[in-house]
Amino acid sequence: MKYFEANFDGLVGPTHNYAGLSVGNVASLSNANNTSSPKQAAKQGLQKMKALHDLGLVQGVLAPQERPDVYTLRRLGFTGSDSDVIATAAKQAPAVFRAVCSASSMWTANAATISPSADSADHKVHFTPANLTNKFHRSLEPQTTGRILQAMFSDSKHFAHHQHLPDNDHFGDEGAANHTRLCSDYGKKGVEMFVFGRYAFDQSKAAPKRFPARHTLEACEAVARLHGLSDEHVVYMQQNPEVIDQGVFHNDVIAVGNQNVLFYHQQAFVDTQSKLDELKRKFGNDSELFLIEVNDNDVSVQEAINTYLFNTQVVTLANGEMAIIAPTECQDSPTVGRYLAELTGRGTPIKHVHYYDVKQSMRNGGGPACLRLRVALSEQERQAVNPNVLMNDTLFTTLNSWVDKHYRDQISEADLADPQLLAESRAALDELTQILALGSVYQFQR
Ligand code: SUG
Repeated sequence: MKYFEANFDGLVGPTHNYAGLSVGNVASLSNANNTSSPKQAAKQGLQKMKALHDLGLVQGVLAPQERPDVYTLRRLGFTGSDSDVIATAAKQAPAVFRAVCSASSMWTANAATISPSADSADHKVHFTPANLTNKFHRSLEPQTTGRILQAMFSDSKHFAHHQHLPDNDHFGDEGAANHTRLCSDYGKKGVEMFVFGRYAFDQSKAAPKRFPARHTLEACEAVARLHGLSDEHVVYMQQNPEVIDQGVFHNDVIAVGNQNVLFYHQQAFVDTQSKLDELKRKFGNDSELFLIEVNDNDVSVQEAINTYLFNTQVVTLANGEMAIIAPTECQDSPTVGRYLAELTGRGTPIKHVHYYDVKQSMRNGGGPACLRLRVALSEQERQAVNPNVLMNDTLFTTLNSWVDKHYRDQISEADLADPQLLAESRAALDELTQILALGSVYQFQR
């Protein structure tokens, strides 16, 4: 049976804006209040999806969420018509209002953690939406994410869906951004590497001092249990608190893996050597494991954060060679551009680099890898996926026209309070659920 990895990218939502909501995410704070372009953002994302499809990969689309989230504003005591709720909240609680307008569900690496059927005890593909408790604007995502994932992967013969973990910082879960699966082949049992920022129930352990550690060990352990993973195929690694304090708010800002390759910065983890030894032992001898460590002399942590060198996608092409999908910021940096060019000639499986412009997302701290959720599937499982969410030439054209029809060219902070923006977003999402055949996944449709 043929197995492969599919990428499901977040379609950028109609309210994409820069609100400076993510403390610890340097780009989000430094671009606060800049004018955004939802139309350009959505098109940059679609372009990357189409490019990966054209490279021969299976590429899917994950729908955005309804914003402003007036249901949350109502829970917070704002009343009247939807327009009243928006107007009053924007005036009386502008910071809360900005948070409920965020299009942050576009970063689908944070949508959920997925374990493929080769790893789980019941041989199903398991999905657990991330609770994203650490940031208020992101904590509004998991319920709708769960509904969208169920509408895409609905066949219970192949797919098992779990509720997101309890909404509390002790179980802070940021999903696949802190999860990497290494394997000799997508269909073989792999090692699932769960990366956490802190121990929730043991305050004596090291933790960052300046910026929050969003993800806990206890959340990782819960997801591994829910997915029926065996201890012999799981490794828990702690992120180096010092790099979190420099702005590495998710592990995918400092490490990325694919099949038998782990590409990471020397400062990424705590206890690096013993953890990598555990990883090697659990990975086994089926194929060579390539541990590509980037040291400070080659690329500093700061340069990695500025360029998103590790927020790249390492993908396996049809001929078995791997390619790195990188943001143009990497190409623009002489150090990182040179590093990547050299990497392709070093005898590792990585042979190609492709650059894409995802600047609208980068300005909020989201690179190519943040925009995608990986799901390793067998051919049989792929056939059970809702076919309308899979990218092809027709869907690419349809979604570009849909963006042209519904999205604004620009959004500034003041535009968020325009009640018309909610009406436009609902009209867009209503049409999208038909294009993607998702059913009534949004609250306004229920
Ligand atoms: O959670 N930014 C997102 C970026 C997520 C990137 N994802 C991964 N690394 N996988 C976040 O910090 C900023 C929104 C704003 O400031 O308007 C934001 O939510």
